[in-house]
Amino acid sequence: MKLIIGNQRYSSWSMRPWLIVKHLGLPVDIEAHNLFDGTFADKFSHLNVPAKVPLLIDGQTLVWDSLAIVEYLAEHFEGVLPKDAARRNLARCAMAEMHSGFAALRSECPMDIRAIKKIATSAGVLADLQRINAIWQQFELDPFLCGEFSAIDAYFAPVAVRASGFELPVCERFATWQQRLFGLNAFKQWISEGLAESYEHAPYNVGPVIGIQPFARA
Ligand SMILES: N[C@@H](CCC(=O)N[C@@H](CS)C(=O)NCC(=O)O)C(=O)O
Repeated sequence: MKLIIGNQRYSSWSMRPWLIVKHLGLPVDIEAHNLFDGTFADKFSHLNVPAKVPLLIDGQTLVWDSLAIVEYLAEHFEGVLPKDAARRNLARCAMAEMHSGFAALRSECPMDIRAIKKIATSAGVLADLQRINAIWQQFELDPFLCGEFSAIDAYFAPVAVRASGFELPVCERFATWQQRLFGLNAFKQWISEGLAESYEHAPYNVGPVIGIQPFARA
């Protein structure tokens, strides 16, 4: 299997399946592309898939879209989704909600693993955070959302990066989970690989930089 991803500094949708693959040590090769150099769309146009990452290729099987990739990996490998049915349901619901919602948070607070930026948080972003804080009350945090680190944690990892990158108001449970995530080897690997990228994407540089992300400090 091969997982196609984008720039690790910015690509939040790529980060999700990548973290699962790396944390579980799955036999999946990674192929990274710069999404913003003008050549990306052409590279995959012959495959009849959206010109977006992540994309999983397993022989003749193409799996586009991060949520479909999670389900595909879960069909092939243990540990991707929680074993317990109730927890699995909760994980699936929250992932689906993330996938189709939180538009204000996703568009107004682009993920950047390097910088902390100052923006005026809109009512939409605050409403999204309120909902995330409410979701967090449903999980047990033992130590991750559904026990061991699984797809649900990976799915919200970019929110953890955004929350620290824009100093957003999060509840104590979210902050506890966030610190555990920041200590995970797979997370640290994503960050160090992303920090090694030199490409700057100006449209994502919203707000003045007021600091360095805690996990990006030397
Ligand atoms: N719903 C898709 C979203 C994928 C997506 O928007 N990926 C972004 C990168 S984070 C992308 O490929 N952008 C390139 C483009 O839109 O040209 C998923 O869950 O995989």
